[in-house]
Amino acid sequence: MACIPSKSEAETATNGPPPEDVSSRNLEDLIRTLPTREGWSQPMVLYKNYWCRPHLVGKIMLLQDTFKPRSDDIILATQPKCGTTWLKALAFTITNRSRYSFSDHPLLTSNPQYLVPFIEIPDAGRDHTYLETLPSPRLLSTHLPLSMLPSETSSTGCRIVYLCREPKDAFVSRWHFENKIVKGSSIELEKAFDMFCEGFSPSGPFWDHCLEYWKESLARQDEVLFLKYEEIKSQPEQVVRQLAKFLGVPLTAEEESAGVAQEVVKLCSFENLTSLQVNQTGGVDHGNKIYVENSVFFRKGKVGDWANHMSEEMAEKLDRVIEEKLKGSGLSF
Ligand code: PAP
Repeated sequence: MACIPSKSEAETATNGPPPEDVSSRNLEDLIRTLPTREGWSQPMVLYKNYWCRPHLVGKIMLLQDTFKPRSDDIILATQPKCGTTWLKALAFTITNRSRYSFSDHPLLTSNPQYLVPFIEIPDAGRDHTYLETLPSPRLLSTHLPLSMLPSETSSTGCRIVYLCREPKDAFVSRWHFENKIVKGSSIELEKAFDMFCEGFSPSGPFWDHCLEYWKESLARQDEVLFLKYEEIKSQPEQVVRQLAKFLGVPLTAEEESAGVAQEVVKLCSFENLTSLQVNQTGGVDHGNKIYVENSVFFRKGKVGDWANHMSEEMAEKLDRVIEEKLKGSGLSF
């Protein structure tokens, strides 16, 4: 733990500077005023009430200034480790199914993560202007909470698909990922668990992130679809149909009889994607000691793996925290 600023500094910092200050203010100075905490593989800062790695702050601010949502944009929103890779594969396949055949498909040669760019980190080496060069309709993704998306995202009516995951599984996946991608990182499970329960995790607090999108999905049902990883696991074909309909490209009767929903599920399955060479080799250097291998997005792909890592007491504790935080929202896991 380090660098706790004075109350007024912290208030300005956690809410971010007013927009007019963004270009004039030195980013490094701003980051120095943010509450900072150590414990994960790298120190994190509290920016607009969410924890993130410091280098992301500038990218988020840039996004506010440069990202121009379009009414036909589709944004796939997730917290890390909640099934982003899977959702990207599914949404990409569904929305591009008239362009690509299943036997000669981009997913056979590209990691799903790189077929759908993150708006806050478009791709290693690319900057935000790249997003403006993409033709409509754009398929985009983000790990940002709803409150950090540019406000026009709501007013333009672009569609958002939010995918969340049972928190114990999301935590275990995060812990494995963290120790894998950052060189030299070896965080004890118990320590990571305590931090997660306190709301201190990358993109956390976990529950606030879910709740923001949950509430928006209730208020704007035609524009925000809220999904759970576990429901894709249990009824993948149903979710494919639901997604296709929500994204404005429902499956036709001919596609139903040709088994398109089943083909999409098979192409995007954990088993198929992990069998492909592109997802077994290579990776991207993100700097800051972070090297992301293509294979790191695939570990077990199971529901309930938390039981192989967490004690009953830990599980009960996190269940209690989540229940308390989600109380009255109608959202549960
Ligand atoms: P990100 O946060 O870095 O974007 P994300 O895809 O959200 O990664 O999370 C990875 C998790 O999704 C892994 O879960 P696990 O650690 O519990 O195994 C990964 O295995 C799982 N995953 C990736 N692709 C699939 C898939 N096609 N089907 C099911 N689960 C998948």
